[in-house]
Amino acid sequence: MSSEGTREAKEQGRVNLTRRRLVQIGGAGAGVAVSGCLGFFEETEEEPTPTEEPPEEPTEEPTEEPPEEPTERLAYGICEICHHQCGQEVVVRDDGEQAVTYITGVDGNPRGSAGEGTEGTICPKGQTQIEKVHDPDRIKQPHIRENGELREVSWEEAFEYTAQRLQEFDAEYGAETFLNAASFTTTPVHNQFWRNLYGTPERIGRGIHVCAGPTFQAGGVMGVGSNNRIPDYQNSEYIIAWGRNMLETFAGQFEAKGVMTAFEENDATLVTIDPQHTETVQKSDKWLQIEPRTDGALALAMANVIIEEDLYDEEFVENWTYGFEAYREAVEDKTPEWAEEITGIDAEDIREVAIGFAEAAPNAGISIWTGTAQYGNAWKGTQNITALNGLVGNIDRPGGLRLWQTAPLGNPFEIREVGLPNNASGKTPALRKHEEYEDYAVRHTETIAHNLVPDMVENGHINGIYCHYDQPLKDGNAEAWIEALEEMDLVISVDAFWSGVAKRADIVLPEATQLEMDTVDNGGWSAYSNNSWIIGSKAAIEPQWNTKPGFDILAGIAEEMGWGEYFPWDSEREFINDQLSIHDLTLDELESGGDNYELVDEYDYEQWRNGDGTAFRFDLDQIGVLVDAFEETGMDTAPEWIPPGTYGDETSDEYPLEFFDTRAVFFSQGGDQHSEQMLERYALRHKLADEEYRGNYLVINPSDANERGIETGDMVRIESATGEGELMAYVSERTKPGFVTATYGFGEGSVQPDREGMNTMKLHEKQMDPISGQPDRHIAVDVAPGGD
Ligand SMILES: Nc1nc2c(c(=O)[nH]1)N[C@H]1C(S)=C(S)[C@@H](COP(=O)(O)OP(=O)(O)OC[C@H]3O[C@@H](n4cnc5c(=O)[nH]c(N)nc54)[C@H](O)[C@@H]3O)O[C@H]1N2
Ligand SMILES: Nc1nc2c(c(=O)[nH]1)N[C@H]1C(S)=C(S)[C@@H](COP(=O)(O)OP(=O)(O)OC[C@H]3O[C@@H](n4cnc5c(=O)[nH]c(N)nc54)[C@H](O)[C@@H]3O)O[C@H]1N2
Ligand code: SF4
Ligand SMILES: [Mo]
Repeated sequence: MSSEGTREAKEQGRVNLTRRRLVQIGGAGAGVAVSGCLGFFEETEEEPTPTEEPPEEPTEEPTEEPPEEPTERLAYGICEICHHQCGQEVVVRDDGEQAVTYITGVDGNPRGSAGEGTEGTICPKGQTQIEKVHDPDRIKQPHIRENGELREVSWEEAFEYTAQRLQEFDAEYGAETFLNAASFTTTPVHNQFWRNLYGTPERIGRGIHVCAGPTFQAGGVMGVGSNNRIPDYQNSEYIIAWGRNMLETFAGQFEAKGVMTAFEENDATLVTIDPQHTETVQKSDKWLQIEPRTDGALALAMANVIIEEDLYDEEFVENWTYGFEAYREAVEDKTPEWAEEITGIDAEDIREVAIGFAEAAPNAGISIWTGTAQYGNAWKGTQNITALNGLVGNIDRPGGLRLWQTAPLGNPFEIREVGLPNNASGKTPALRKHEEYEDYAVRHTETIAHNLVPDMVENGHINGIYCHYDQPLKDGNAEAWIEALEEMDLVISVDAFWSGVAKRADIVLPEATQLEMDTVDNGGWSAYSNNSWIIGSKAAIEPQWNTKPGFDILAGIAEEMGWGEYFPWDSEREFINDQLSIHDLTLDELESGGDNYELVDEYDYEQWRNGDGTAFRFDLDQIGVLVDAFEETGMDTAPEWIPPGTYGDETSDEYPLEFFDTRAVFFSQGGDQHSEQMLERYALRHKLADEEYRGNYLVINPSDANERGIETGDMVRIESATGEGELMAYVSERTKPGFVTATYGFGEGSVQPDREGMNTMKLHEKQMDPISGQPDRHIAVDVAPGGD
């Protein structure tokens, strides 16, 4: 079940990585350049010349009369397409109207380069930032719904109307039944507005709620931090991509570059554990093509080998961990032969990887994120995988996992002595307040669960939503969420595109996009293993059409609500300068000297030495909230094997195939499907560009396809016990027999809700991990020819 011999492809990948390519692909208007930053894709193989070269030197801004000729100037950005803050160098043409004409990376940028002295790039989806700025499909004007129709209004009217509706809502239903939904906040005053001032305790976001609940929760309580998913790549000798595709689905390009650095400098081994063939598999030394949802069994068997062979870090386990005996007992009989039956992976391969990993440790790291988190039995699976790190003692050691630190920013509310109230205090979120949710163990660990929101709306416990840069319709339980939006009394959408939520909203407030506003950010993980860092950018161009930055939107509503005193800043720039003041910096200064980032504090490895002596927990019997949640769901507190189907779907004669969601390098969730360029490249990659269809593809193994008379390019119907949809088939060995996958973020859960492609969560209802409430996106389905 494993495949060797991918090393040659890997060598190829290394060569590709070091070459900067700028590929001009049919730029409309602004001349869109796409840099194939990793060079893994056929379409980027040639070396075309950009038609619009960036200027050698930034041209000075005009000081007096506007010039006859258009001038170009250099500006900076922070890429927020996937929100991972790769630095951007931007060329702006000013000729009466401003246009962003060119975008590239910032050398040495912590997230967009391989570190000091290395080239910064922008990945394919990051390049859509140019298209996004000038995309005529953006929302150009505020709208409010009147007599069922959305009508354009001025900002003044929009602010007044929003404030009036919020006040009426509070009087009628209570602000505690309003849901603040923001997976990504473009404004640092978001929570202050909704929690402190409006007084809603309900906030749903990415992270635990829809991204990888078990990964974050288990990492946090076991001792590797909730950033456990990003190892210290560049110092690593052995990397396991466990249900991860970080060469294509990276959290900042430095992830892929870090793996490449580890290949080049440390001759590192890369092992990928994935049921599906991916770009990361392509570059791996070894691929364990695991049966989905059986990761927990594989991890226990690896621990069994490591303990049997005496390859674990006894000093670390003895002096710095808690609960090892329970772990040892749990893995005692979990031999590789036991796991082979469950995972479909040869026992010998399990031994080889366990030994290779343990021998390379502590310079060995496991990266996990969504692949091992988005299923019903994922919590224990994640705990079992995470336990391997404690066993080999790779925590916060070079090349292992890193306890990444984030640079602090000043709190402008404190700096200006704004006496913010906390109007949410004392209000209990619905999940914990009402008996309707007593059967959901997640209430012990979280205050809301994505899949339960529609029930809460039906029960009258949630009656309105503010949805900011967030697309809940794609995250799970889609049909019920769509109905819930219809049912809510007040839906406010702050979006850049006419998404599925914006189209259904009562109030639509168009936000300016990243290059049109001032921003500051502080990351965690990066290409600098020993430094925290900050990054900033001033608006490269004016807000397009009649859009506004998020800060101005909330400050505008606040003014109308009578909360002006809590917003003493004249502009977001002032607010940001307060944030930066603790570093003796201003936004102007941050954006100078040839880049727009600053390395801040240095920090050491082995930070757990500064703690209370417990660096890591194998057994979680001391974590009260989890003990309660585990008890209700019948789980142990120590690592153990929980089979698939215990909490999620099981395949059956009626629904014999297992579906799961996946990603592509061209799209960030459902956020950049508006980009014709990306849709085209996605189609090209599947060799389906000749078809008119520009939606997502259902990947199905030839054996399953033949049985059903399905060929590549056919439209197919996919059906689960609770929903159905249509999309185009792509028949490929990329997935195992019995499993079908599709890229998510199309259809109603995207920026182009009326175009081709399927919202995969139409197949989904309430399946979730019972502990974190994370939607379980492994669904029993069947597929049949059909559709147009
Ligand atoms: N291009 C791109 N990059 C992104 C994003 C994006 O949308 N697009 N999103 C960003 C965000 S928010 C996140 S959370 C990260 C996610 O980063 P990743 O977790 O690396 O995301 P995926 O590419 O979905 O990779 C998950 C892999 O898990 C596999 N998998 C599915 N089921 C199982 C299973 O049961 N067991 C195992 N072992 N593997 C399984 C899938 O086949 C898939 O290849 O990516 C970030 N980067
Ligand atoms: N089916 C399925 N769903 C998933 C996942 C999965 O694997 N499968 N993965 C989950 C994960 S890992 C994550 S992190 C979440 C992320 O989920 P989200 O952060 O909700 O991601 P997007 O789908 O990109 O939602 C972006 C929304 O913001 C809007 N938008 C785009 N640009 C701008 C802008 O500049 N300003 C404003 N205001 N709005 C903008 C878009 O129109 C869209 O409505 O998704 C989760 N959902
Ligand atoms: S990885 Fe790509 S999309 Fe994400 S922030 Fe970096 S350049 Fe932007
Ligand atoms: Mo995510």
